[in-house]
Amino acid sequence: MPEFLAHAALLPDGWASDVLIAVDAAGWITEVRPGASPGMATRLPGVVIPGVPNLHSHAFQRAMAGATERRGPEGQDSFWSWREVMYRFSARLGPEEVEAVAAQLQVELLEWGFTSLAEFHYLHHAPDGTPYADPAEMALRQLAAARRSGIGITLLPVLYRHGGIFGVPPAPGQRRFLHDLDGYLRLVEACRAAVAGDPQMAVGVAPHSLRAVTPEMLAVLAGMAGPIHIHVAEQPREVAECLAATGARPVEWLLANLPIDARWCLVHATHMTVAETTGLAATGAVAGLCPTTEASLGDGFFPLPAWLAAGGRFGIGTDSHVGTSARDELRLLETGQRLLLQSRAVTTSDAVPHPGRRLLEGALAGGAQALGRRAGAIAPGMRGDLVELAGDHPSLAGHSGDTLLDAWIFSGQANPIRSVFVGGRQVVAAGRHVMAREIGEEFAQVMRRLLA
Ligand code: NGQ
Ligand code: ZN
Repeated sequence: MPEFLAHAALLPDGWASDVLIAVDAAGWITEVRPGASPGMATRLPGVVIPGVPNLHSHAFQRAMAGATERRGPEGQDSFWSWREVMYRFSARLGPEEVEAVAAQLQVELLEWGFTSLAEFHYLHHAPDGTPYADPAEMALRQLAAARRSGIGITLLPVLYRHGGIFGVPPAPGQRRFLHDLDGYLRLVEACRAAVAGDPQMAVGVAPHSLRAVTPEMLAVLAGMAGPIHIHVAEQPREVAECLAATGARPVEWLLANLPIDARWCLVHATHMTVAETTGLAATGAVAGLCPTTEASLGDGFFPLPAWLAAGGRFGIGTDSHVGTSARDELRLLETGQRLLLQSRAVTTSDAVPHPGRRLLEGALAGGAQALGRRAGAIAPGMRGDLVELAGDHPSLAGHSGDTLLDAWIFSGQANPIRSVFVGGRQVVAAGRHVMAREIGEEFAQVMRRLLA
């Protein structure tokens, strides 16, 4: 049964020193005691914070990060031309490639402070759309990668049926993603069976977007055990198509037609009116914000100040994985708003005047809620997901408490994360994932094949 003694740690009611953290064999925190003496505990001489849940990932897209930066045929590139490139690229990936890419991604996420991941998984079938011999093969590869990397995972098998709102036929590039409702429900069952009894893993459901399912399908999924994730209102074109088809904007339609509540995570939710923003915030649903991907794809700015003023919950995800760092997502979430509003320290309140603390605590609570994982706080009953920042790292030296979080999030390019534990098990030591080398070599081989 691992025991740690943190020199300093961020607890639910604030900073504490010499904190004993005991974790049981199943990975749950059993005791947290500040002012403890070391005894036999493993010493963590740095500053320990809860590991950050990553609430949105398409793992396979890690293999195309950096490979889509090109002017498109229409003169300018866009989200929609990027999507065509993504479809073509995804056709090259089979089960082995998907597992190797996912494992490398998870290694990077762990090294940069994420300890759990919501995998929004829709690359289900062979390139021509035929199911694999085991229709759950690709989903099981995500779990296999997570078992190797040690990251906690909430697998979200995605229901994808159509190519536009509501019931537009799918395009050929979408063949690999498609299910009918029965096939989808069988996949969810298979995923649930595969994670049963494993406290590191959970399964939720995910209608891909209003563009990919029907209202009837949404009603069925809304009645299932959560979490429930859906992409929504990421691009103005989706808003326009939804208005044309239904007379309502996407978030407006969801609020009017489904029992949106705290089980839901609405990914992006970029384009909302004030009424949609306050209406959605009041449901307790989490806004799944993916700042580096949203910047990369030219999505626009999430209405963060209005969302926070309405008591809205948020978490962060790395989505297409052009970034893989919790620090960078939090940094851009705040600095993007600064560019937009010509202001500073946007994500703050009278009670929490430091943006680093407000951003981190928001992403911990919202991320844990969106993953359905008892995590995101160093407290008994939570997962033993811990990140140790090296207090003597040049980007943190001399800082402590909330200003240390600000220094971590808002300054420097190097990575001051020294060690990472998931469910009490060490996965990063001296800044490196314990399997970085072998997983990295396999990934490099796959990438040479893919990009050849
Ligand atoms: C996806 N990704 O499913 O991978 C989406 C693009 C779509 C992001 N939105 C495709 N970042 O929304 O149709
Ligand atoms: Zn996405």
